[in-house]
Amino acid sequence: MARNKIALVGAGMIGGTLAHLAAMKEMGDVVLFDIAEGMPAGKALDLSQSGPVEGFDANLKGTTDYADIAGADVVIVTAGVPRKPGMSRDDLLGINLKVMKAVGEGIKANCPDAFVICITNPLDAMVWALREFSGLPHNKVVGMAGVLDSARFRHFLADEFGVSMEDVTAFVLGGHGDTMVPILEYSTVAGIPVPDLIKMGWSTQEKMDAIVARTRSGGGEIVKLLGNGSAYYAPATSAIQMAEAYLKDKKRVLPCAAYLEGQYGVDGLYVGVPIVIGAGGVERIVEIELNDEAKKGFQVSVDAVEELLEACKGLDSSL
Ligand code: TXD
Repeated sequence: MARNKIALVGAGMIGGTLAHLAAMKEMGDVVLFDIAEGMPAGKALDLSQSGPVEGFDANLKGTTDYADIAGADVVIVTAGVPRKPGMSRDDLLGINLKVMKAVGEGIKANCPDAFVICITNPLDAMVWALREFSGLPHNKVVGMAGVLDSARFRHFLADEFGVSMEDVTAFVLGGHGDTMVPILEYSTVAGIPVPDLIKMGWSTQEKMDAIVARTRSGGGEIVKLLGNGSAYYAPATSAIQMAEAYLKDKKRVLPCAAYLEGQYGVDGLYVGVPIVIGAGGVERIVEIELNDEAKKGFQVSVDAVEELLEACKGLDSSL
């Protein structure tokens, strides 16, 4: 059986890390596409030369030609401009919308059967635009944000509780970052919900509130520390988890930006919700009953996404 093919559109910090992880995990052959001449080929060559040491078999190729992504099973899109200190995600809108147009057309022409994961910010708007420009079915185009946001949340919770990160699950809904809606009732340590852990004296509501606030601004905290660019290790690993769920038909339940058609009372938008990812792409949207507070938070996310889409439509008349 031929190897899977994974195309990475954008070979920057996240793209390079994605290539490294995909090769190390032997997920398939990897194509790194970028508009920057030489750079993707250089990264592909460097990564290939780590193969004999690591013992992986994967062909890695760098390219500036969309024809090379032909037949890809998975496409992960990071193309665009990352956030700089002081720049909001929404400032990126105009620049990255144009990038999504080029990438969407490249995917449409070369690998219309792929499962596409968008990472480019502002995420919830860019995944919608990429779907529009590519014309792929909605169940084959998703956005990565929730896995990262919940990983950040899980890391902070594990630290607070002094337990393994493996035993902490977190449940987040809504948009990426600032408008994410963590649901503490469904966030657990080995199945014990966080509110019960508070009752058991493991922590306090105040500490949980502080962790939620830190998670919301988790991306910004890293942008400030790095001074140049944004997070890339955890974002890459999060997207790889989604790609593996598709390629291995794992039916993982993961929070992702998915296209809603009536679920959660939302129609025609990409918003972060738990979904089942398997060989069929988005196989199911998990719709849970929300309490009033979560409903309110979720609505703030939905409003923010709607506002961004309106701005996108104003910038590109084909949308
Ligand atoms: O949770 C999330 N979704 C995110 C999103 C978490 C962290 C970062 N997030 C966003 O991912 C970030 O705001 C950016 O929009 C993307 C990619 O971040 P990365 O750190 O990898 O950015 P880089 O290193 O600048 O890489 C972007 C590459 C760069 O090499 C450009 O030359 C290339 O994109 N680029 C393009 N490639 C192909 N086609 C076009 N048109 C293009 N324009 C730029």
